[in-house]
Amino acid sequence: MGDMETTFVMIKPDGVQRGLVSDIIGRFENKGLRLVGLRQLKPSHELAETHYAVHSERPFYSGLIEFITSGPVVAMAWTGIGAITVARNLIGPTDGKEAPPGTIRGDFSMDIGHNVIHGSDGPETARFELELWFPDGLVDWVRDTEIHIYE
Ligand code: D4T
Repeated sequence: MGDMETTFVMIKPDGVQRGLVSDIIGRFENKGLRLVGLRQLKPSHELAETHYAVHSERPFYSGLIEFITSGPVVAMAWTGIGAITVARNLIGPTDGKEAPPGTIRGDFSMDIGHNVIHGSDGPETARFELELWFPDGLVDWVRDTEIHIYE
């Protein structure tokens, strides 16, 4: 069995505008992950720029900041064994055109820029992003069903 992890996941403005919030949350819940943080907000430029600081030199950066601040996003924290990889696998590859059916991007996205959802790509990033988006901390609880989800 792997380690219990918590990852940061965000439904981007296109996913919220397109009414995909309930479907996306349902996929994470059905998989067996535990929701430990949930916020809807319209990100400030400062928040978006800090979140995507790693891309600040990339040509798509300013468009990315404009897009992510264009409307509300849904920020989430999900816990489970291997949650970071589990979430990345549910989300699928960056470019929706290439993402396999069954993944969120494979089912809902046709594009790199408008790709519906973000998930942390590793433990360091997850820690950084969770602190950034959930400065007041997360909810400490255990799903009763976890005795049926894990061996
Ligand atoms: P995120 O970080 O949103 O989960 O996406 P990925 O982890 O799958 O992809 P990424 O870090 O390479 O890109 C971050 C973010 O930038 C947008 N993007 C990316 C873009 O608009 N144009 C591009 O050419 C690339 C590579 C999409 C996701």
